[in-house]
Amino acid sequence: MLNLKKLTQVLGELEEDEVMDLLNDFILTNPSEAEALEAVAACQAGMSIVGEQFEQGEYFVGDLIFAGELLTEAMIALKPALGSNSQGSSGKILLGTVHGDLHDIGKNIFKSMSEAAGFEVVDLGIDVAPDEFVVQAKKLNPEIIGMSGVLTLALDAMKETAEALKAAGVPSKIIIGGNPVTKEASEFIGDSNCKCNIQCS
Ligand code: B12
Repeated sequence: MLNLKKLTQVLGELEEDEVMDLLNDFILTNPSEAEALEAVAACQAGMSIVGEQFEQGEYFVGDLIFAGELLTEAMIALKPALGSNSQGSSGKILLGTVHGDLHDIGKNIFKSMSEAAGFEVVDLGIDVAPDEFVVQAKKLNPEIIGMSGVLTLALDAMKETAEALKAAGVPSKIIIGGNPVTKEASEFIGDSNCKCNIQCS
């Protein structure tokens, strides 16, 4: 059985070999999707430790970059347990990290989870301008538009993007996610359809 606390700890300590050994052994046990999601949450808790260490001046930007690469590697290892056979059958999601924000680890996790749930996901990448969301939404006509952002400043970009989509008459449901996304943030962004972060912090 995967030791989730240990996984969080070694990810927070950026011990790449230990993280990957734990995950590779775990995948060999053919875990269920629910167990794999627990592993994702444990990795995410490890990233919170990295963030705290950065705030306290113990880690530097280079450590953040390394943490990002490590989490991406961890998610690739977990992907087989998060997979799905029914891709696209639940609908289409247009996804991107909003303008000014270059963080994409959370977005990529959300993408993997959505694909596992049977959605087709069109990923616009990072630093996506409001106009680009509008152009692609008109072209692809997705049921859902997902905006991701981790910086506090991303909330302004989400608001701007939601307003641009509304002004252009795009009918898709908008969902938002990322660390600064709270119920209050959803209200600030101004769309009662906005759902808070899947962790609902
Ligand atoms: C890794 C990291 C980086 C990496 C990013 C690598 C990458 N490819 O993404 C790098 C090194 C590039 C980076 C850069 C910077 N970073 Co940084 N970074 C982090 C760190 C450590 C982890 C972020 C992360 O990936 N978390 C893990 C993921 C899984 O969590 P998540 O994004 O919240 O996603 C989950 C949910 O929110 C949700 N979700 C996410 N998106 C979506 C979308 C939808 C639609 C839904 C429904 C759900 C959903 O699902 C995910 C899974 O549960 C955080 C610290 C922290 N504790 O968060 C700082 C942090 C976000 N960074 C910070 C800062 C300051 C910066 C820099 C300005 C540093 C600098 N001086 O240059 C730059 C900014 C560059 C820019 N313009 O964006 C600050 C932000 C402060 C703030 N309040 O705005 C933080 C909080 C660190 C800190 N404590 O100071 N960073």
